[in-house]
Amino acid sequence: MRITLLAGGVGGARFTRGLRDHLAVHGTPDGEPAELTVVVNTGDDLWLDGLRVCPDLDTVMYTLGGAVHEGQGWGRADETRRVSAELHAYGLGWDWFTLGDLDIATHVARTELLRRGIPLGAVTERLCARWEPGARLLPMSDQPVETHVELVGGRVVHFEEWWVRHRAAVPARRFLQVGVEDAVPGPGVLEALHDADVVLLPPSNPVVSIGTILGVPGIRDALAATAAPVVGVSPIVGGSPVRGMADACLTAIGVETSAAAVGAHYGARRAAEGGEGLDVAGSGLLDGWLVDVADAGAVPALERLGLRARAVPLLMGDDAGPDGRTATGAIVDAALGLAGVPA
Ligand code: FO1
Repeated sequence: MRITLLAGGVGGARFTRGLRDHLAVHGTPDGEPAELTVVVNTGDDLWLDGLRVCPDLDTVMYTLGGAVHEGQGWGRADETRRVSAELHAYGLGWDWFTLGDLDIATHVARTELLRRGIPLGAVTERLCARWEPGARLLPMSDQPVETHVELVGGRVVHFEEWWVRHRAAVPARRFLQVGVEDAVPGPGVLEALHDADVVLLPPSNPVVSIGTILGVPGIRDALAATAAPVVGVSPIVGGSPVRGMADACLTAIGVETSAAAVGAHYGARRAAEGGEGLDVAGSGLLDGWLVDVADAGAVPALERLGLRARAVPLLMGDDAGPDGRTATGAIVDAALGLAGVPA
């Protein structure tokens, strides 16, 4: 059973890990091993101290590979920062964005392989071979597409500066995808969307993670065209982001921070019953939208939009639920259920 996900950093990585582990234990509905493919956002990527840093690719790789710093959700466990301190002593690096020593080895390896002319997708495959993530990681594009943020007042900064240095507290006027006009979907990306049995949008940031992926020419159309059901999981619970600062991003693009508004923002692939009972085609991307029980009141409105909507506990606690499965297992079953795949 082929499942393709579009993911950014921590939320997408954790959801994918939960999906992988749940299917490994409970099997897939068709009894075949699950083949997971994660199309990962590269808009957060940056050059720092001569190294190419890919925060979301690394977060997914470390999380699925069992090496992530669980408390942070990014970076390596048992990390030290001796090299960064030395770089700062030379006046290099950013004091608000620290590269750990173990993490630096990943960036050195990636930068060396890129310098040899190996495209990012093949470099990612090479790095993942060591971590055995149990999923295929595909950069959204092999060409650089950096998210820059135009702040109110006109200054433009790299996304990571806005996100980490300013904690997204400085209002953003808009997001720029620098290089997107020269970018094409990474190798395997369009096929992963076309050939999927199910496509899932995990609770990643709908603007700067999933939105950035959708901004790569060809990807949005491939998602709209796939025969696979497309089901999303709301990153907003009870009016707040589960983690991170997606609210600041949604506000910047004029979308209300609510599960219903984000579902409507992605839109329904098929509009609800048209005038004479006709199913007029929607202009959106989703067949199904999973919201938290706190937002169960939004389900009827989402259904009227043409979405199959359900409310389940979305906070992915690690404690096993009443039937011995973690909340993630229930989320996965609900998402596959909305996709029309019997659990
Ligand atoms: N986030 C921080 O809040 N502070 C940091 O110093 C920091 C360093 C860092 C280094 C490598 C990396 O891959 C990620 C890092 N992050 C840091 C997290 C990063 O901002 C987020 O993972 C994504 O950009 C958002 O999903």
